[in-house]
Amino acid sequence: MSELITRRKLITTGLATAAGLAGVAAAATIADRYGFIPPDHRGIFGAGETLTYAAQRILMSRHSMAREFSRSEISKVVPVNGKHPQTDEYQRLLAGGFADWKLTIDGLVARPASFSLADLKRLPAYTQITHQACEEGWSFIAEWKGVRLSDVLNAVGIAPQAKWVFYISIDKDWWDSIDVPDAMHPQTFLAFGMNGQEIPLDHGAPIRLRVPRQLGYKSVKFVNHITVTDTMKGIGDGLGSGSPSAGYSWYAGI
Ligand SMILES: Nc1nc2c(c(=O)[nH]1)N[C@H]1C(S)=C(S)[C@@H](COP(=O)(O)O)O[C@H]1N2
Ligand SMILES: [Mo]
Repeated sequence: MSELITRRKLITTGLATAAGLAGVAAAATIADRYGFIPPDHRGIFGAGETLTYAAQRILMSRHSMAREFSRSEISKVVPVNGKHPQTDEYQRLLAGGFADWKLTIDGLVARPASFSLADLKRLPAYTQITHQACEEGWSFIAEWKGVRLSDVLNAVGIAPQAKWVFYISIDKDWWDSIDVPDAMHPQTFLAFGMNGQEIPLDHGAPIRLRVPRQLGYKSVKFVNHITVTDTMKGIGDGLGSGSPSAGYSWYAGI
């Protein structure tokens, strides 16, 4: 992993150097004016993060789509990252077929709510065949079935001042956030199906978030809590995700 961080640092530092100091200053001014500063920007490494996030937000339409693939391109081998939750609560829900499982949505919403799996499955379901890339260098293509995060957020009514959507795994081991435009993007999914089956245990049963326009670590598995905020302060170390402290940027757009 340290090799990877070094490489990432080299790339971002190189980007900042290539843009020239004037370029970085200009990007920072534009980013600041339009509020495109990612939460984990700091120092020269931060200049690269700001450039990436701001450039994506300025150059790409907010609704640019991740590529979708055909069924014949679905990967035969699908790696797994991490373990499924080991908590008693999760084991109990799993044993009960997730009948008692709930997804809680709170924070800056008009109607905080808890959705059972059955509630979620009553919303319009979509499928997408998309690529998921891990920052460690492996990737796969799978068909995901689920509901759009935007449909769920519209059901609870997000407040006008909302900026960030946090999502947290049931054992609180993995958590992350995206901005409201990414949360409302039509390909941002709460997935309950994978390759024609219920989502397998290792891939995030019963619900995982899928953000196909960002690297795999943003697609948190076993999500049971979503909270909408206008700040990142007071959540973990305030950087929007557990990833920045491990050397991975909050914004992982691809
Ligand atoms: N809860 C949880 N979500 C997680 C992880 C994890 O360990 N726990 N790993 C992340 C990483 S680094 C990647 S690349 C993808 C891997 O997804 P997969 O295990 O379905 O292949 O899940 C992400 N979401
Ligand atoms: Mo990953």
